[in-house]
Amino acid sequence: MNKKPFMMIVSLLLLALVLVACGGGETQTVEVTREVQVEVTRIVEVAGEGGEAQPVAVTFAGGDETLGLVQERGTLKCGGNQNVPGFGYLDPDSGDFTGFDVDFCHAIAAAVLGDAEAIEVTPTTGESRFPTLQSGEVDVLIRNTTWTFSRDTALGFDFAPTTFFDGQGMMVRKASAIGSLEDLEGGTVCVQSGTTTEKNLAQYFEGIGVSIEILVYADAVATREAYDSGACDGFTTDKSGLVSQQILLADPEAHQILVEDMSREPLGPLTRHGDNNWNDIVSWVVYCTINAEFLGVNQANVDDMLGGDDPVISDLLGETGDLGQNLGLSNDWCYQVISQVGNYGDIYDRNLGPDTPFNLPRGLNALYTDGGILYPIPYK
Ligand SMILES: N[C@@H](CCC(=O)N[C@@H](CS)C(=O)NCC(=O)O)C(=O)O
Repeated sequence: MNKKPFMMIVSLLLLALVLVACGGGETQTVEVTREVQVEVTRIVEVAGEGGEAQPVAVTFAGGDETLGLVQERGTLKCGGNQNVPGFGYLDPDSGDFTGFDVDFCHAIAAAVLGDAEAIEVTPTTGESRFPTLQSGEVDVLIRNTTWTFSRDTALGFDFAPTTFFDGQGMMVRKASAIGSLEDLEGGTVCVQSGTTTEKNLAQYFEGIGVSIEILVYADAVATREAYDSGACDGFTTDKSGLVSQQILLADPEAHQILVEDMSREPLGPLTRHGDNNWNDIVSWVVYCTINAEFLGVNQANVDDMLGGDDPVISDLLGETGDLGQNLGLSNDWCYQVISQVGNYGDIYDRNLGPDTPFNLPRGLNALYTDGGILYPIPYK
């Protein structure tokens, strides 16, 4: 066989890799239709195109591989966030991680280990989160991660139910003349690498025929600081992320989030593909919190609910039936979740509700009976 063509292909591949990897600060121009041009300046070196982790083959032999590892270790390892107050935040004073996503990590630990405090959180960026889960460094990733087709398939993950239905938004200065996305014509937008929001941005503005310059940063801090220092007219990420980052700006009141949604961002936990039982556990922890809210069982009243007449609640709390064994857990696993961490509404209110700096309306994240789209899958 003539080896020359093969050698040529290898050289071309190497060249392509070098071009992608040497992203430090140069400007790539992306040609788009209707004579709109979107300039993308990569401020930092990123792992690959769009910052996504590369597809890997993940092979786990046993269906209960992760559950066994977690139980043996006695600690649940969650990939998380440290820079997103309300969702995943490392408190510099206490050294504790807090937030909506962190509470779901506590909830899984309560279900699996009977101890909500038995967690270890590894903070990740948009780019590091997928390799961190792929490599087995963490058992589950719970960090405002959007459920997408390619993450579910090519990257080798399985998503659990969405815990927060969101959309991509745009923050701008109130003092600017920008009142809608179209007003950004000729302006500059800051975005974080390795995110859906980075990918959506050029596509969205191409779609509406508006020219913008995009500045890409490695993490939430760098993106926020760039916007705050005036490097960009707009700052884009999930609306939940914008609400969170707004309180960290020098003058939060000087900024507003435009009403338009640029995308759908269903955020939730994910596990490695191939460990079905582990994904079932993570999924049913989420459903446990939604079922509990639907049935009126919360952290404050769960002990009073024990010994009650409602057979559905008795099953949920593990007083009757033997459903827990189907997950390889104790029968009262959902009781542990509710009593130690709370139902969905408890978790939402504690981190994002009226008594927090965010006061985020439930919106889509209300129960379907309250106008949202949270639906309690039957625990039967
Ligand atoms: N939901 C989007 C965006 C998630 C994301 O990474 N958001 C940023 C901006 S709020 C973040 O969490 N950054 C935290 C960090 O870099 O420390 C995705 O899954 O790609």
